[in-house]
Amino acid sequence: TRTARVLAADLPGRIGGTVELAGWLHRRRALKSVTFLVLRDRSGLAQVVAPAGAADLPEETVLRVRGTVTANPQAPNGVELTGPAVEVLSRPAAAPPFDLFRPAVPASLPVILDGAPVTLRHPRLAALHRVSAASVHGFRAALDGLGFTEIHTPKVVSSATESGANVFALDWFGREAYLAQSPQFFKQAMVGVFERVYETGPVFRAEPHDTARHLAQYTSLDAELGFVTDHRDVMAVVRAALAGMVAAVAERAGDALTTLGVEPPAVPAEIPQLHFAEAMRMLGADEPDLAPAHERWLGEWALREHGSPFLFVTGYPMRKRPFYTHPEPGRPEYSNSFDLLFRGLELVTGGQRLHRYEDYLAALAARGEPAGPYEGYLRAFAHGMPPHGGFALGLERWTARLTGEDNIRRTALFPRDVHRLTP
Ligand code: AMO
Repeated sequence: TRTARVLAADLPGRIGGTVELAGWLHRRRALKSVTFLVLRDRSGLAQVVAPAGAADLPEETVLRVRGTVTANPQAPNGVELTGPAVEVLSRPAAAPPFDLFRPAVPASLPVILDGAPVTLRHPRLAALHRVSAASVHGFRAALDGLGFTEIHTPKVVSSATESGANVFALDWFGREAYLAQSPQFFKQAMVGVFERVYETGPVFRAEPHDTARHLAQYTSLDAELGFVTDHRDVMAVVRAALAGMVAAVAERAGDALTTLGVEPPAVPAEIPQLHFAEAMRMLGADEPDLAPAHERWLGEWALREHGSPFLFVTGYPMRKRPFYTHPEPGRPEYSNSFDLLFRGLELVTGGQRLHRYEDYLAALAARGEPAGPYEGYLRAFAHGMPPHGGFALGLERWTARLTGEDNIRRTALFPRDVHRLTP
């Protein structure tokens, strides 16, 4: 008779029972009189007393094991499987590039990334991606709770949205097309249909810079909402999204946090805010944008002065923001836009948008850009759009900042950058 498979984490509740486990041989522990097989499945690890003949299977062998759940205070979780029958489902043809069972990852980033199909099995590396997955769940849950509709928009587009410089061009049935740099146009247009929308998906930036915080493909968590007064209504949604993400990480990825040895941050009820002009004054600088060193300094300032790992910088100069940005009333050289810094790194960009058709035509003309390529985009505005705004959050940066990883390549499963197109 077939026994239903149980998970390693379920064993403590099944002492005395006969169960079937399945997973990978994480490690072999040979003691003087007995060898243990430590089996790894999606829930964690389980210790199995190795029967004769199974004691020299190589790590990463895929096994099905049937045995009796027996209390043993020395075993992980206080239980082990005894008297097991072991069935080999798949025997590895090669060994991993490093031992997956040692708690620390003893390899350099290129070794980890080159071997991603197997190295990501390391519990510590897998934990990073469990945190990502829980975060996306939390983002969705928070926005669903606020009446947003999830959308999926094209990733191949006919015009650039976030300035033309870093866009990938490709041949689309003989026409020039681009990989979407963001769902910007589509999410704005969908405000006209749903009022509130969000999307989680890949976006592409032809980033020539080989930095620890830039990828050529990353996962963007986007939202857009109508009937806002100004960018501050958008910032309130950012705060709610962050709170949802932190809550979901704590609830759904608690084990991963333990593996990584990190605590999720507290999201303050009021995230501190600083106007761009004030930030520049404090920095003693006069630039149109924040440099990474400025962001780090401001991150330390927010932590010191407000006890907050998060800081909104508002009012970025219009000339550094895309053409769809809404100016600040009374100070039109500044904008109703913001960045959110998380531990001194830009995590979110957002703001209020132009919403009147004629304002778009004027904004494009002022930038010396023809309206033609944006015809499809502008159509939504020609038919009546409410004041609206939105934001985008970089998932890899979020996970990296949350877990203390300094290179976002570790928080992308298969990162894509100037040098890396495989695996
Ligand atoms: P922006 O271009 O600032 O804004 O991007 C938003 C957020 O995406 C992340 N990010 C990146 N992450 C990894 N690699 C990259 N190359 C990269 N570039 C950006 C950052 C950044 O804060 N349409 C606007 C958003 C909006 O206004 O709604 C946009 O895309 O975390």
